[in-house]
Amino acid sequence: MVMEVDTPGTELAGQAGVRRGAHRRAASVLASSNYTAGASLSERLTAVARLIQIGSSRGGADGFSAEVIGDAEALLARAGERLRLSSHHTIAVLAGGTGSGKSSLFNVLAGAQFSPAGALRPVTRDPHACVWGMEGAGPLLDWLGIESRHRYARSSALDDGERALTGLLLVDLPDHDSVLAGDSAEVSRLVAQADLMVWVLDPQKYADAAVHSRFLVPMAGHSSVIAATLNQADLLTPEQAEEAVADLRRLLDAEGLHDARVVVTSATTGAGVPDLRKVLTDTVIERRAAVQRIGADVDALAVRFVPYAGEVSDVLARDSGDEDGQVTPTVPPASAEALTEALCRAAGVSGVGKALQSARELKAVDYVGWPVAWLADRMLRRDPVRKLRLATLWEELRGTAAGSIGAQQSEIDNAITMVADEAGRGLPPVWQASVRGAARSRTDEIPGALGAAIAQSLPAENSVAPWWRAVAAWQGLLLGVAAVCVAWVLAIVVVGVFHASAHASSLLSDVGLIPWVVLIAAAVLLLGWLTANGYMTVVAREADQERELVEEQMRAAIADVAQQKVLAPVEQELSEFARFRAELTVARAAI
Ligand SMILES: Nc1nc2c(ncn2[C@@H]2O[C@H](COP(=O)(O)OP(=O)(O)OP(=O)(O)O)[C@@H](O)[C@H]2O)c(=O)[nH]1
Ligand SMILES: [Mg+2]
Repeated sequence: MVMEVDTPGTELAGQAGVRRGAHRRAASVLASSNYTAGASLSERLTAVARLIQIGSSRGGADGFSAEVIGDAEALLARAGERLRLSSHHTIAVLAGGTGSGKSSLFNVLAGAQFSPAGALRPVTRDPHACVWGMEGAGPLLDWLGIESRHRYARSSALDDGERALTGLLLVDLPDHDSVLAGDSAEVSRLVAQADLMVWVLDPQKYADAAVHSRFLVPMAGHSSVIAATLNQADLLTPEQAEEAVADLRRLLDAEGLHDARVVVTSATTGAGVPDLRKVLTDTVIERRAAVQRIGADVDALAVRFVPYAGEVSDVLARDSGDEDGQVTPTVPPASAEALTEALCRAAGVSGVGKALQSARELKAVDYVGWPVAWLADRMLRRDPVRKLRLATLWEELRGTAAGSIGAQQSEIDNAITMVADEAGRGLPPVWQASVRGAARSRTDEIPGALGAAIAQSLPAENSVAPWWRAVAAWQGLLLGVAAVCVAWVLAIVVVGVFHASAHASSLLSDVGLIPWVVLIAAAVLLLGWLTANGYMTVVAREADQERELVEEQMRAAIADVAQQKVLAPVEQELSEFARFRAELTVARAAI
C-alpha cells in the first residue's frame, strides 16, 4: 500500500502541529519510495544519526551521556541491518516466563513438534525458528543467530490458511526468567531484533512485574508491535478467563500499551489459537511490523535526547520561531559590543590613538612650530627629550601592534566569559558548556590578532604632511628676515658707535632707523609666533581627526577579531544547538 503524499486534502497534508519542514523532507523521501512508513522511518533514522554525530562530539562530564549515544548507535546498526535484510519477512518472537507455553504454542502454530515442550523447567535452552516461505530468510536467521539445527520451514504444502502466513519468521525463545538469572543477553537481543513481540503469559504470572517493566513499558507508544496471549485458558473457567483478560487489559492500558492486542489461547485444546494466528497473519500481511518496531525504538530513544534540547514544550513549539518552528538563539548584540569594547581596552586602542596624536604633534613642531621656541628648546637642551619622546612613542606604537598585550589577558577572559554566559543563557547545561568551550576555542589567537588589527590600522610611518614643509619654509623666511633685522641693527650700532666708515650708507648710519628695524624684527617674530600657533592648532585638529579615524579603523578591525575568534565559534555552536533541536523534532515526529 502506498499512501498518498502531501497533497491537499490528504491526512498528511492536513495534520496539524507536525513540522512543515519535516513534512516537506519526508514527502520527498516518500515520493521516491514504496514504503510509506519506511520512508518516514529512514528520515527519522537519519536524524538519529545526526543526533549521534552532534552528541558524540560533546561528551564529557557535562556532556551527552555515553550510554544514550551508545544505545543510539546500537539502534542505528540494528535498524540498518534489519532493513537491509529481508523486508519480506516479519520476525515474531514468542516470549515470556518458563512454563507459560511458548514452545507448545510454537508447535501448534508450526503444526509439528519442532520445539520440545515439557514439564521440566526450563525446557527451551536455545531459540527455535520456523519460517513460512523460506526464500530469502537465511541471512535473517543468521542475523538472529538461530542455529541451523533449530531452523524449521513451512515452505511446502501450505494450505490456504497457512499461505497467509507466508513471510512469517516465528521464534520460540527461551524463557525470560533465565534472562533474569543471568543468561539474558540472547533473549534481550532477540526481543530487540523482533518486529513483533508476542508475550505468552500464564494465568498465574500474567502480571509479572519483571516482564512489564523490562520489556513492555519501554514499548509504550508503539503497542502495535506487541501482542499478549493469555495461555492455558483451559485451566480457567470462562468467568476467570474473562476476569484475567480484563485485568491484563487494564495493566497494559496503564502502561500506555493501548494498541497491544490481547488474545486468550490454550495450546492444549487449540482454543483461541486461530485468534493468535490472525494476529500473526494481520501483522505479516501489513508488512509494516519491522518498520513499526524500529519506529518504536526510535521513539523510546529520542525521548532520552530531550533533556539535551531544553524544555519539551519548546521542542514541540511549532508556532514560534521560523517557518519550521525552530528558534536559533543568537549572541545578544549588547554582549558582542561589550566584547569588542573589552578587546579594544585590552589592546589599548585609546592609548594607541593618543600616542599617535602626540607623535604627530611632536613631529609637526619641527616644521610648523615657532622656530624661536624650538631654538630656545634646543639651547635649553629640551629638544633631545622631545626627540627621544617621539622615538619611544613610535616604538611603543609598533610594539603594541606586535601584540604585547599579555597584561590584559584577564580582561579578555572576562569579556569572553560574559559573552558565553549571555549566549548560553537558558540553554541546557551541556550546551552552556559547549558554548563556553566554543567561545574559548580560539583564545590563544586573540593577542596576535589584536596586534595585527592595530598594525593594519596604523600609518606605516610618522610621515610629514607636504603643507608642513611649506609652513616650515615660510617660518624659515620669517626667521631669516628677523635675523637680517638683527644684523641690520647691529650694523647701525657698530657704524654709529665706532664711526667705522664715514662713507657708510645712510641705511647703516642712520640711528633713527633702529626703532623701525627693531619694530620690523618684532613684527616678523610675532608673525612667526602667530603662524606657529595658528598652524599648530590646525596640526592638532588634524592629528585629532586622524586619531579618531585610526581609532575607528582599529575598532572595526578589533570587532572583526571578536567576530572571528569568539562570536563565530559561538554562533556556530548555537546553530548546532538549533540543528540538534531540529533533528530531534524529526526523530520524534512519526508520520
Ligand atoms: N493445560 C495446559 N497446559 C499447557 C498449555 N500450554 C502448555 N502447557 C503445558 O505447560 C508445560 C510447559 O509448556 P512449554 O511449552 O514447554 O512452556 P515454555 O513456555 O516453552 O517453557 P520454557 O521453554 O521452559 O520457557 C508443558 O507441560 C505443556 O504441556 C495449555 O494451554 N494448557
Ligand atoms: Mg519452551
